[in-house]
Amino acid sequence: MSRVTLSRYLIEQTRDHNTPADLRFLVEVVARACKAISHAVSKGALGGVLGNAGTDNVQGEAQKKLDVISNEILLEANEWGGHLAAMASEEMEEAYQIPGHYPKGAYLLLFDPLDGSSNIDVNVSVGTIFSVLRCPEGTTTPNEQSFLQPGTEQVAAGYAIYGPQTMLVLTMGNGVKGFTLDREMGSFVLTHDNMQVPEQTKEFAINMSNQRHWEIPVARYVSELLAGTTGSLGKDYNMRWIASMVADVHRILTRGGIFMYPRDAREPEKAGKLRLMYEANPMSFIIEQAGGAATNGRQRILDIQPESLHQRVAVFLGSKEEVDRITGYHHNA
Ligand code: AHM
Ligand code: MG
Repeated sequence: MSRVTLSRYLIEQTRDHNTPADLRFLVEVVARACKAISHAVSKGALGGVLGNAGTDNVQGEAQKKLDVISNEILLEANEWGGHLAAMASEEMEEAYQIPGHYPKGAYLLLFDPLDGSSNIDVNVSVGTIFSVLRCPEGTTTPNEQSFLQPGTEQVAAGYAIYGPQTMLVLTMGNGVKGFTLDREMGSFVLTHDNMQVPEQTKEFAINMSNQRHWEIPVARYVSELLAGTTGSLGKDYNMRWIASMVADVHRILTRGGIFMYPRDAREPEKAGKLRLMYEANPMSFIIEQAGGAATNGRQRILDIQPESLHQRVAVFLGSKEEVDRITGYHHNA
């Protein structure tokens, strides 16, 4: 069979699922930006792109040079095409308005330009996560409120992973497709047609160094995982923690597992570390579309009504059986 590029896949989506042409264009533009980010990331020390930028973002975290570069690549690629009403980024305090001399479109784009950026300087996989919402009807100048839609309203979501291969993983609400970047041709080629999370797993991912700060249901669940065949779960588990959500989620999509970033007692006013709008919602959409589950321990992540752009949330996602178990422990606590 001939190769299916991202462009061909998107055109066929328009034909078979009535995907609007401007949404198709939007995904192509994001993919093009991800190629540029992949190129910048791969240069590393040769491109002078490693290290800190010397600035803090809205979360008070030190920005890496590549956080700033990736953010700019995404803004510049997406601002002129007429497909967006506004953008929001993990790296920017406020929503980004489309400059007045460009046309505006029907969609809102949200992104974490370089997720896992603590890994850049040690040459471990990082990625870009994005989420697409419709701009509320009649809104000409979108504000924070325009973005505060539950994850169920997403019309597309995806991530690019910059690892040994660069891949784009995408959902537009009918399954999850994986495309691998062909560097010679410069195009993303469909290589993973129907990504599915196995229902059961023997792998978990959590930052164990935070153990003493966890809530009781999480401590109980992880102690059962660690007990393996000697405990109530009756099987041995293996552990992986990459500290790049994109890479951890990609592993789960490939061979199953459960990913956890619970809320903890270090910063009790925060509901977790990860961000609902830029990380949890798009990843939950992808995981659910691949047959997995995603909750904050108490409810489905996609049903959460957001209250602010940079809101944080606890995340449990991956193989359904394990996500159901830890969610049940929260309900019974
Ligand atoms: P970032 O968006 O600033 O890179 O932070 C998010 C990252 C996730 O990719 C990863 O799962 C988590 O933070 C790792 O956190 P920790 O360093 O606590 O293990
Ligand atoms: Mg991130």
